[in-house]
Amino acid sequence: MERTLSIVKPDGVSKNVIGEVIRRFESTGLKIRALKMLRLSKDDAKGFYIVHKERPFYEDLTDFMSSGPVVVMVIEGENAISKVRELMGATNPKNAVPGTIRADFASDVEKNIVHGSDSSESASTEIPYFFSAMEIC
Ligand code: FUP
Repeated sequence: MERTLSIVKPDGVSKNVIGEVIRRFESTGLKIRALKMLRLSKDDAKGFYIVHKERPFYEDLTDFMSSGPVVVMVIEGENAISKVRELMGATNPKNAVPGTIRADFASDVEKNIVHGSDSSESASTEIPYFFSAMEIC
């Protein structure tokens, strides 16, 4: 069993695809173990994406991530990290396989609907960024 953190980003919330993203995760047998909606401050977004702090897109990305509410969730299952990444599709929707969440709904590389931890190391810092142990069922 593996756990991963996923986020429906502000564009996903405003495009009304929260349910669709969760449906796709659940349809593969993955379990939602924690879920909440919140609005990140600019500093919250900067902290979450701290690994990208030297990248040219850091300012824009953290402005975008703090521009509206997000839905954060902990997903659990066998190979949850790679399963979620597969359902998400490539970072740039132009390169995403048809039928993936990003191919179907994302408008560009920044506004790409959904986040999923990229490794177990990332998951182990991203999950406690949003959830206490008591909030994970
Ligand atoms: P991913 O793991 O697919 O979310 O992709 P990355 O960790 O490489 O990037 C994290 C986020 O940075 C992406 F979701 C969107 C943003 N980003 C850009 O805005 N521009 C880029 O060129 C690359 C990433």
